[in-house]
Amino acid sequence: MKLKTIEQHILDQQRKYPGASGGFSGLLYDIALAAKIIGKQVNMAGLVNVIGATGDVNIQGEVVQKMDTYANDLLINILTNGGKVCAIASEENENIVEIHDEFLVGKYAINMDPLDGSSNIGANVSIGTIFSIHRKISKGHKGSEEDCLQKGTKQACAGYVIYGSSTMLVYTTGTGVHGFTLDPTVGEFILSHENIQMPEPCKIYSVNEGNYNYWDNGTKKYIESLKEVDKTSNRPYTSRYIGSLVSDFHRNLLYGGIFLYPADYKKDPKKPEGKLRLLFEASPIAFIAEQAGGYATTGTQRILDIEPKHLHHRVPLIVGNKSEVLRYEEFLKRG
Ligand code: P6P
Repeated sequence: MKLKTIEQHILDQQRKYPGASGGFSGLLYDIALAAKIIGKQVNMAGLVNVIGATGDVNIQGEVVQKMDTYANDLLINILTNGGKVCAIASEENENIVEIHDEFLVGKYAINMDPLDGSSNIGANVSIGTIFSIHRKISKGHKGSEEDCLQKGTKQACAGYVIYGSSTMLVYTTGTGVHGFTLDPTVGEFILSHENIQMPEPCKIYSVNEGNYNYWDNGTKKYIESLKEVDKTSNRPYTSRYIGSLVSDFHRNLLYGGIFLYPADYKKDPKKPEGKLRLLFEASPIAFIAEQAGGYATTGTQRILDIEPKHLHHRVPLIVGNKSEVLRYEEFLKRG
């Protein structure tokens, strides 16, 4: 593979659209810059006493880790200074982040989970940043919530950064999924995984089995079916669960697998609910999965077809090899 930086790759993609103004490319550069800075901080977290909760509680009612706040503030700072966005919605903020008058207003809205899985950082487990980019559709000069509340099929771009044994940025604009590994010696993201396709067959399943008693029967039967010896490979599936969506998904994307966070009755014995956020987790991950030949569902509906009800809309998420995800839908239907 020819050595290519993410900037070169983005420019190559931009050349396919003669009318492109370069705004979208500039936005991707801004995200790549933020990824480098957050990655450096995450890798140092254990040393600079950044770990540990600030004691604040974010919109999700989770104890905010200092790194969450750091990543959120940094991304908002870089994106608003970059002048390419009209609105920012973050898992860490109840409402959209307004673009103040001194900044240029761009043509794109961004939905982001600045540091997904941050409760794991104290144990040095890989975590990630997830982003989803929509084109501005609202009429006014400044963006509004309308620009963020678009369904997954309308995404212009989706991607994530995984801060693991290396820092990787993976993104799609609808023409395949491409992965870039950070070379920290030169500070460049280098193309390392071109046109990623989810390998078949599905060999791994990722689910928090501690929720077993809160699942409905279809889900329970499906998970049990994964433990039977598989006829073709003559062995059961392998169970792998990190508890950090970006890490679990990234491994399954490269090795083949299915990730499940099914609806459960934990909060309401009468009404099964999902935990993950549609705009900040499910929708971008679903876009990437489908571009890599996979599929993503709530169990009854394609994730990318869901009309968001509000910024913090939660959904069940089952994502991975298409045949395996469809098999789950069958189990759920049969009950
Ligand atoms: P549980 C992290 O908090 C997160 O949002 C995802 O990254 C992860 O997949 C999920 O929650 C883990 O949830 O309930 O298994 O700890």
